[in-house]
Amino acid sequence: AARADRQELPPRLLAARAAYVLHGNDTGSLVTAAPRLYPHMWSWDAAFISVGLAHLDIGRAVAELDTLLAAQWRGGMLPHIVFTEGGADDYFPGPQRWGAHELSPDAPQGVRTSGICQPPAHAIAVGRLLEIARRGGALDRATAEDFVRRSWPKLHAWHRWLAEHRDPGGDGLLAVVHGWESGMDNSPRWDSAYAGVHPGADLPPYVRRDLRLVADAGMRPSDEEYDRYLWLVEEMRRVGYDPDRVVATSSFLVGDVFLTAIFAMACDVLAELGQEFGQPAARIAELEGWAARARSAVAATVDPATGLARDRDFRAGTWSGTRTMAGFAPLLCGGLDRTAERALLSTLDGPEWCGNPGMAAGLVPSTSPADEAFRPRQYWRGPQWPVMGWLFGWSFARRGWAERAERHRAEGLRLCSDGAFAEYYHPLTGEPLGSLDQSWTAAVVLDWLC
Ligand code: 9WN
Repeated sequence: AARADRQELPPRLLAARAAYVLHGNDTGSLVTAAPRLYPHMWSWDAAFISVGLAHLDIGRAVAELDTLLAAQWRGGMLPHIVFTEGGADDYFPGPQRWGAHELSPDAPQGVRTSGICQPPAHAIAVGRLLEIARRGGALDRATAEDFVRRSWPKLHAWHRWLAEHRDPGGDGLLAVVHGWESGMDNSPRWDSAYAGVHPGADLPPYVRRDLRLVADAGMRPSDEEYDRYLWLVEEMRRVGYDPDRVVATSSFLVGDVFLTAIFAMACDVLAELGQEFGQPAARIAELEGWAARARSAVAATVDPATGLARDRDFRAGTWSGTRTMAGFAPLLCGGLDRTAERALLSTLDGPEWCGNPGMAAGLVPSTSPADEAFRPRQYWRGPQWPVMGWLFGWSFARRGWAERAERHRAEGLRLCSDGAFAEYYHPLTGEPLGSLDQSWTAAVVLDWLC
């Protein structure tokens, strides 16, 4: 049960607060991921944020994704950060440290970005945005439908970039070259791969900004982790962010099972939108092919001993063994046989996960409380992330599991009913952690409530 000293806002007030947070973080052309810790646009945040914005103003939701798409790289990559004008020094690493525009001919003109990507949740957001718009008036519908037509080729190019440049094993398991690309930066999923990253003595010095902006530095990754994060950036700079040279040279190359599951679902949604909006049959067929490959690649990672999906360290040739939420990737995109799927669902409901009797809300924690890597206050090492609860619920609804989807919504709202819109929550006490007024948390709460 939730802690007795937590305040619980009634739904209407909670929705009003969520709208206020999105409005407060809006610079006009983009909603920053969070007010102080993340004063720029993040790629997958923008996807979830646009779903929240769609409940307030379809035009504004579309503008959010247009801002991101305007920063698309020449080859199709959507960059993980789009920097706000002038805000060069308020986040580290900022545009100078990335040097993407100085070093790569593929970087977009007129806007500064990082040089890596994040999970492709965008088509999922576009599909949801269209659904929401269709509940509204003719103008909302027309705005959303026009956007689907305009954005479809760009999203297709983004998916093609992933399929062409990030499938080093050739079997559909998409790889990340940095933990930041997974969006789950310091998850224990990456610990063994990061152990193989050795920062050179020539790593240029730097000063972190994040530690000053959270109540407790222990909620954030360690300095040793940051050295490795920055070393990988250094490696990419040295090959000018050329996508294939990055994959060939990065000392971190891991098949990310969760990102691959998101890709499979996003390809499905984009293919369906393509059918409806008369896009070229050959391109739709490509998307269907990528979805099928990704789905079977996800299923093929399953550990026979635990039933959980695993990441693949391409450099070391090993599987990751920790119990993180990524283990449930096959439940999101499908692909398992019935027996394996049933078993994985009961693991999800069991005491090591959502059914843990000590948890304040039954949302999937980032790391299992039963795993030795579990740290309940530290970022992706234990806390519950409301936005991930939304993604699980959305996927479950799509798979036809309405009751499970509804349970995720109810538990997500329970966690977020304090109105803090925290980046993540302590799974055992429900304490808000990380940044407060985090945009994607506000966005998913709005979608849950409206
Ligand atoms: C690095 C913005 C982003 C999220 C990620 C989350 C965190 C950045 C950071 O914040 O990452 O990209 O500085 O820690 O891990 O998922 O997109 O909210």
